[in-house]
Amino acid sequence: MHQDFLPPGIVALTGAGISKESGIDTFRDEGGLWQRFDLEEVATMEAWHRDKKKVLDFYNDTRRMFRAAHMAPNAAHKALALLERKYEGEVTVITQNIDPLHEQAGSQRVIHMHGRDGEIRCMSCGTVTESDADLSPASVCPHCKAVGELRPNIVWFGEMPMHMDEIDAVLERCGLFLSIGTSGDVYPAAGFVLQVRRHNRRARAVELNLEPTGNETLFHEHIYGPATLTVPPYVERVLAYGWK
Ligand code: BV8
Repeated sequence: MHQDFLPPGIVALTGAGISKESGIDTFRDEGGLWQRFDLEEVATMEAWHRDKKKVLDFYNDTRRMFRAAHMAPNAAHKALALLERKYEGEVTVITQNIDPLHEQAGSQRVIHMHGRDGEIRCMSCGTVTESDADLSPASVCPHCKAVGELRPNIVWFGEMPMHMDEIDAVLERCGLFLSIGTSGDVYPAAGFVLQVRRHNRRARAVELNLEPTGNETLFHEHIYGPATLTVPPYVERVLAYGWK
């Protein structure tokens, strides 16, 4: 089918706020992770080279927080999975989160641009493996046997986000851009809304967040409140009436 006849794509960019009601900490809210830890000390390549144990202990602990939260997808995750099932065109979730809640809610097209919890990567051979085990400077790569080269398979500050080519292609086909539960502080994710609007002047951009993020002028519509109360009715509205 020629591109012009395909219905416009829908993209949902999600951040830590969509998982907050599933019991997972955000980063920049009161009590959030970056309020309690200095990201320069635990989420950069320099930190890794400076003190591997400190970085690995931080991620061992945050992973335990995920599991302790008995996390389960909430109504917002489930609404996006419903949108993907019911909308006639393409629906893609681009998430900055490393948790698996979108997949557990039933979303099929999910791009983890900052990596995923439960995956580790060897800095020596590059192999990515599934693993929930704690990492330490003594950990041995199951593939090349290098010692102390295993890290979480996530994107630190200063590193290239993952799947950027696929993201660029998805943004080009986007007619409705939803920004859900993200402060819009972190780039390049925070710039995607502009990328969509530059490519498609008729694209609509909607921000669904607990509170204003300071990026209001980039969006046509703003829906404030907890994601479990805002996302399901918005999805129902789009499925019933579209979004023009
Ligand atoms: C890059 C790791 C180049 C995984 C994360 C110097 C050198 C190099 C780069 C830079 C530099 N200076 C600045 C940069 C760019 C930098 C950046 O943006 N820094 C910021 C701090 C200024 N970006 C990078 O370094 C990125 N790489 O630029 O490489 C490049 C660029 C383009 C192309 C090629 C190469 C890499 C960024 C990734 C860093 N890794 N995480 C992990 O530990 O989880 S980022 C981290 O922040 C998480 O991934 C998180 O998802 C992300 C964004 O945060 P949010 O998800 O938005 O969470 P936050 O707490 O901030 O906000 C939550 C929101 O939810 C709030 O607004 C709140 O109101 C709302 N909320 C709360 N409760 C609810 C709710 N909403 C709805 N319902 C609720 N119930």
